[in-house]
Amino acid sequence: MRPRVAVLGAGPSGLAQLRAFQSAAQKGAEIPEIVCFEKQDDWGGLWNYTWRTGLDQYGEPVHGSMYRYLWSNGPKEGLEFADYTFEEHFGRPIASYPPRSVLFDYIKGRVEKANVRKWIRFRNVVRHVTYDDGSGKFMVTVKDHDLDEEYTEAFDYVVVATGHFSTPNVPEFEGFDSFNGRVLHAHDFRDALEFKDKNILIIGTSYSAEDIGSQCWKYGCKSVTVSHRTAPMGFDWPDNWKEVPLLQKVDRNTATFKDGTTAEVDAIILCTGYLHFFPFMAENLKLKTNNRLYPVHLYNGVVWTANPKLFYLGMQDQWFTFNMFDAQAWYARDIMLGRLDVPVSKYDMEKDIAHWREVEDNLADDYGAIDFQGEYTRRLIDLTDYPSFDINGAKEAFYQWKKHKKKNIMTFRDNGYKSVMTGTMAPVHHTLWKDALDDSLESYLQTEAAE
Ligand code: FAD
Ligand code: NA7
Repeated sequence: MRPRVAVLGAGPSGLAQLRAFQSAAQKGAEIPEIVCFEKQDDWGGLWNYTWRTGLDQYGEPVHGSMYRYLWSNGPKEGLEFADYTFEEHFGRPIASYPPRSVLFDYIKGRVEKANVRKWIRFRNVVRHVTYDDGSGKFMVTVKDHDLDEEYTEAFDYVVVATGHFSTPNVPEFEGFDSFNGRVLHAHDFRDALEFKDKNILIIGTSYSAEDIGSQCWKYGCKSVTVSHRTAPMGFDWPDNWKEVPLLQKVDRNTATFKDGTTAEVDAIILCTGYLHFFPFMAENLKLKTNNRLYPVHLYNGVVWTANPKLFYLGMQDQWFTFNMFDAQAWYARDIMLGRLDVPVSKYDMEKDIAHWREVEDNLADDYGAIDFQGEYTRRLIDLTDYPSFDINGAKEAFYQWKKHKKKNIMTFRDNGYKSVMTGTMAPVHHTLWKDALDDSLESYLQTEAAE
């Protein structure tokens, strides 16, 4: 009997797993039967934009956290696939910070070429995964919304690739229940134009805070106040921005902060991060972690130490994304194909994890974190036939990006970087990011600004 592999989710991580197997098959390997379960109508994960918030048409929680006008928040040169370059996909070099639709197109291009869509069951939501010691198989229970039926199938391996930026972490602050305006989490943010001419309060200081604030600024909000729990972001913000200590309470439209200062606000956007949330995994298979570079119980960041036939992809906090997911997927594939071993002893795997977590805990700054994740990606790539690439060059693109952000947070996306895959320097985009209100693929791919 051919072994069976269940891949949960057809976002960039799950698609990396499909491509990894297809690539082995292309080179003549016998591969297992692959079944990928995807709850949405299409592939691409978060990059598959939806206007929906809350529950979808089937009553399932909406996965999407992306919003209109989202442009890549890091240079594309840091995430490029080593086996499918931007130049191959678009037929020419493109600028370094593509909008969501452009990256979605790129993600799709590789898997269309690989012809792996046939392995995916869309509108199939994974409900429950258990492991049966007797048969040595995973039992995967799935709801098929086309048939409106639930079914269970047995698998030899399970790859969890359901992402971790989808279930919002939603703290409450005093007075929210009587606030005279909208309170929402970043997960439900869709269109910055909703906040045109409004005074917005943002809680949090990471990517969502920075980018949603920037979107609202770009599309004409009146002011942005960003409240921090630990430290301000410290960028040189436009004049109508300010950074304040943590919110203490709101009273109608008045927000009071820890230092006693106040601000009048019309809307509050909680950019307070996400939960790693796997309600469908049995307790003994469930990853429980905060958002960090080296989560617990995953050997080499991928293999579930208590049952090495279970893998989690993309569960790290992310500097590197698509090519790191590839490195993980190729590594998981080679374990499933019997090409690579993991230590027999769980103790040895946990010891290795503890070592890397300690290294992570002692990283000095973001530059150290980029280096850490780059080297992690390199270690995995060195174990498989994933095309090796210049990781130092990718790290360098991230370092430059950090410097460009520090220099001017509203112009960093106007810079270009060199592809570590092709060596080509990205062209400058035809319009400055702050003036480019049309984020469509067509507009981005034009070589000159529209009249
Ligand atoms: P996801 O993209 O989340 O895909 C997971 C898939 O699993 C989804 O298709 C989902 O429908 C499916 N799924 C979930 N639960 C189930 C279930 N029970 N049954 C079946 N299917 C299920 N990264 C960058 O590199 N650059 C950026 O600019 C960038 N911007 C971002 C902006 C936002 C707002 C967010 C939230 C993230 C951003 N990211 C960015 C990071 C993002 O996490 C990765 O780019 C990437 O999408 C992660 O891929 P993934 O496959 O691991 O997860
Ligand atoms: P992150 O990067 O996990 O950041 C979460 C932020 O939320 C961070 O600044 C936290 O502050 C803050 N936070 C969390 N809980 C609270 C409470 N209770 N009060 C105040 N502040 C809080 O999530 P993002 O959404 O920004 O980014 C996730 C991904 O989306 C990322 O990969 C991007 O590409 C897009 P802290 O510093 O811990 O005090």
